[in-house]
Amino acid sequence: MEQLLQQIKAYKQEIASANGTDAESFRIKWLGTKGLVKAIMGEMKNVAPDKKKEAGQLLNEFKLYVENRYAELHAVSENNKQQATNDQLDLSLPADPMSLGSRHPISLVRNRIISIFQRLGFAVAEGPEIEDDWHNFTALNLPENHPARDMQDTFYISQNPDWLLRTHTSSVQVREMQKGQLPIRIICPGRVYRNETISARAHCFFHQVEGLYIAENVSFADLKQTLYFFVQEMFGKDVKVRFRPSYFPFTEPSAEMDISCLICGGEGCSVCKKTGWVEILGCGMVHPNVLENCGIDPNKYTGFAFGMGIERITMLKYQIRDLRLFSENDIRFLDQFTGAV
Ligand code: 2NM
Repeated sequence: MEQLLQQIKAYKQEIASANGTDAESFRIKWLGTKGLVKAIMGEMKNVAPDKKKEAGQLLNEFKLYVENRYAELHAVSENNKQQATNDQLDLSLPADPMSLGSRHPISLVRNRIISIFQRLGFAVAEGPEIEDDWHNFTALNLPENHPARDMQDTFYISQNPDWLLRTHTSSVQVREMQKGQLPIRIICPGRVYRNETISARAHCFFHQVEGLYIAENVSFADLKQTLYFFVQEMFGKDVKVRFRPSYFPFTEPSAEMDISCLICGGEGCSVCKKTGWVEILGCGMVHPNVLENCGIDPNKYTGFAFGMGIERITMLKYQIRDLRLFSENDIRFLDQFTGAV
């Protein structure tokens, strides 16, 4: 027992002064299968029976001491390893460059159209993309058997034959007219859906801006001047416009507006199909039936409306030849609009 006490005391001294020892060699020397802790534990057999309990406690306490010391050395050595890795990092290296995103060209052009009309006092109105038949067709003077209602053009919601994806943003204007707060001077930008085969010229969804102005004594002259101002702000002072008579169920009279071709300046090219003119929008005086359907007295109020496709305006402005580029999210295409306005 006396010898055991002496030995443990000597070991503890040795261990206490073992600073800087490699943790693994410490473990092998003291705690390994042929280590000193195991060896001294073996001395139990030489202890007198009445001292065995005391010796056992002593040895267990010693083993715990060695284990704690090992944990300490291990922690120090792990910390040193981490420090060595950190020393290899060059914190003065420049970071990877972070590229700036850009607005989508459709958003750029939509924002421009909005800001031009806002300067003329038009407010922005928005509405649901899932519409009912009445707001999308009936209110707009489209008779029950009009071809535009055909399954081939319109996406219907399978759960309810009365629901569909709006085919134009006129349905938003119907909702505004129903509110009955006159005069109305709004533009409605938004996504619309038509069941078309996808090609360079057609897609199953695209974007529109429609405009509506209803007050007393609104005339076709007001419509022409408003659109003329828009075109000059959008495409520049040199662009020429012309109106051609047309037909829409929701306007009477109706017209389509062309601008002189921006690509060839009117000489004739593939974009204007050698005519020198390109169509950019449809317009007209709101049909009295539409006003009446929406609760507005057509004897007191008149109004004009127009609608244009944002894709078409964007293609002309940036000379883009394939509509599909707008929805493919190809970074090589989108990157070209960084910093554009
Ligand atoms: C167009 C062309 C002509 C139009 C009509 C209306 C409404 F709601 F007032 F009846 N909104 N938009 C309209 C008129 C749209 O797009 C080519």
